[in-house]
Amino acid sequence: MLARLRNARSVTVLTGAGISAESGIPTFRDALTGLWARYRPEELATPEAFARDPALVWSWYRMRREMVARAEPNAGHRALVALERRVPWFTLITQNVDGLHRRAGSERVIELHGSLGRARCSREDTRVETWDEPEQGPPRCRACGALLRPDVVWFGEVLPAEALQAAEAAARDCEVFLSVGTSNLVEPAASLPWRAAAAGAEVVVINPTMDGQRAGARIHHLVGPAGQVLPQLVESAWPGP
Ligand code: BJW
Repeated sequence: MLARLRNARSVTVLTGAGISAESGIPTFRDALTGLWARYRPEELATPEAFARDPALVWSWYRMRREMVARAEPNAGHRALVALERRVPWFTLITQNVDGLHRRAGSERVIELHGSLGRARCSREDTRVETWDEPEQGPPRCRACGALLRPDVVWFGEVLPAEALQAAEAAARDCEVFLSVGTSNLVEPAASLPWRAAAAGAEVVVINPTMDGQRAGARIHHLVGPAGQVLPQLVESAWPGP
């Protein structure tokens, strides 16, 4: 598998919340703590939740935005920057909305579920990069006065078509596919590794626990935290300075 990675002309990586765990950002399905302990993330990341209580949902995202602003990319993010420099055709698909891959220096990044750093008008869908934060509730669109919402993909919403098509093509066309730090519960991202395997790629699953992860021919498991496993993998495939 190391030789296959070293000689690969195309590598695709899918990351989930686990890669940012070592930056101090709780994974999506980690229990929420403190003021948020009585909510489940699955109940806050929906259009219905925003319609019911926009101030509650906005304040959850505001708390997460502030947490991400204080966080730094970790060794796992940096190992993927190193990998991108070594592979001729490299695509990084992330389900994360924290922006840490780009902050680490990754260039070819597909953000499947949007970004915490942007908002969009809940009426007209226009993207907004900056806004003034009101004391209570979401800010309003400067053009039409409707509420702004986070520019992320909630349950039941369709993913950005261009990003999804690019991700599916990168899964289909790669020689090696790394699936890092994801529970593989949420579609359509969860199917990408198995599409890659079906198309002939070697799939490497990196996670401290293999609970719920698939097994099969061409599927390899590296059990451990991404911040340790990824640097070791890159170092083993390309030893030396
Ligand atoms: C470490 C680690 C360390 C810890 N190192 N690892 C087909 C079948 C059934 C249902 C559906 C289907 N197709 C679509 C659906 C419905 C739904 C869905 O998938 N539901 C499932 C729950 C069953 N999908 C959708 O609604 C999607 N839309 C869609 O498909 O539209 C068309 C359609 C709609 C309805 C029906 C049919 C078709 C949209 C999905 C949007 C997901 N959005 C969220 C929120 C984003 C904004 C936000 O962050 O607030 O995205 S949900 C949440 O889950 C978030 C994440 O990106 C995503 C994935 O989670 P992830 O990253 O895997 O995190 P965790 O916490 O689950 O796992 C962390 C992992 O890290 C664990 O494995 C740990 O072990 C590991 N870990 N430390 C490495 N140090």
